[in-house]
Amino acid sequence: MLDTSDLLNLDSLFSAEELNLRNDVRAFVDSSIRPHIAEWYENAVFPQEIIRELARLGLLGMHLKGYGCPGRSAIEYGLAAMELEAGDSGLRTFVSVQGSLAMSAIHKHGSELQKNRLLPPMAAGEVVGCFGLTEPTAGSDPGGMQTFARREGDAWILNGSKRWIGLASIAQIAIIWAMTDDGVRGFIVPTDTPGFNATPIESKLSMRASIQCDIELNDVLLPAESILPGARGLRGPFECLNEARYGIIWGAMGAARDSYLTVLEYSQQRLQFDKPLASYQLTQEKLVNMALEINKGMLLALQIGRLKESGQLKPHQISMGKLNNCREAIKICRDARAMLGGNGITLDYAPFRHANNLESVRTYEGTDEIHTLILGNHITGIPAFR
Ligand code: TGC
Repeated sequence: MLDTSDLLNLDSLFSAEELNLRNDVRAFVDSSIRPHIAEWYENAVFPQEIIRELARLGLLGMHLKGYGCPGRSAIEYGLAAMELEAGDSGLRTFVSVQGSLAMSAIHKHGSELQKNRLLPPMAAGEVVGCFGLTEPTAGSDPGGMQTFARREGDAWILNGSKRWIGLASIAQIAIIWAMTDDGVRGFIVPTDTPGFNATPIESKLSMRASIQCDIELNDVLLPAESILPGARGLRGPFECLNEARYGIIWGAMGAARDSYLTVLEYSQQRLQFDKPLASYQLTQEKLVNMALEINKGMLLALQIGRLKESGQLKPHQISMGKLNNCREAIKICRDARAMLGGNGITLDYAPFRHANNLESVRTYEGTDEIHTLILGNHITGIPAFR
């Protein structure tokens, strides 16, 4: 099928190396994700066997340098996120939680010992990590966390609970953010430590090919060297969220593009009243609006990526990208679902699955409302969070 999602020859804005990486990930998604994703989604299965394949492709901690990490560019990281999310948001989420959250926390804030010990096996997919910030009663306002780490001699003792934590039930280590007498600090918690329990959240209508958990921490005893020495205050986790939010800016456009291409092909083949759906003006208007938003979203992602590569990227710019691209992507996927008619409500077609997944994507790593207020604060100088 002709790919008319690139109306502006955006491909000409990428280097050969960037396009090669994108094409490799696209081929992987076509061969290893597309044939199985409907079944995984229906049966709520996260296919753990793909972890090593993602590692072999160099996608785990891909934008991190040193310590066995691939050291790819911000644009390459974005393109990989986009291709993975064209397959399924849940599988892109695996790469984000492992690389952008858990590995980034260690890379940014860990000691040399922690980095040397954990980052190489995490890049190889031998050790899976998760990132525990959100709590049952502290989502948009992580400063309201109840989890507390108490210092006792040479040890730390953690008590509390976390919610919506990706991968926690299959992870070997958890980055747990906790309040201390000295403000918010981060801890590396081996998940087999007594008192650590992760339970997958079931009955999800979104992100079904992915794992999100509740975590309970009951008198979890850790040695002093478990703390991340470089993270003090909420800035520590927020710097990691920036990385994951950046990947979402690109990823959401992958789900949107996949929905657009699905419905474009369908509308060219499906006949109603003796003509292809694509020959009707109302259908063409919807297709054009989708293509416009995909091209605008790609330009936004690319500019934000170039700012990241030159070290100039600011948090409000990440909010602009996440807010816009999630908002537009979910509209595109929902419109595509409607254009598929009754067929669109089955797992035979991707748009409804993508739209459902994007309900999570627009919610985690900062809701639409939070990113609106971060931008409102930037524009007016007045924080309206409280
Ligand atoms: P505020 O007082 O504004 O800031 C505290 C400190 O953090 C700094 N900061 C940032 N630094 C880097 N990047 C950012 N994006 C930053 N945002 C804030 C800030 O400068 C300050 O530093 P310092 O040195 O002066 O102390 O804190 P606030 O809480 O009042 O901020 C308000 C707000 C709304 C921006 C913030 O709370 C926010 O972003 N809320 C949304 C939280 C969120 O995205 N939660 C979702 C987490 S996802 C999750 O936990 C599950 S992991 C995913 C998975 O497992 O699948």
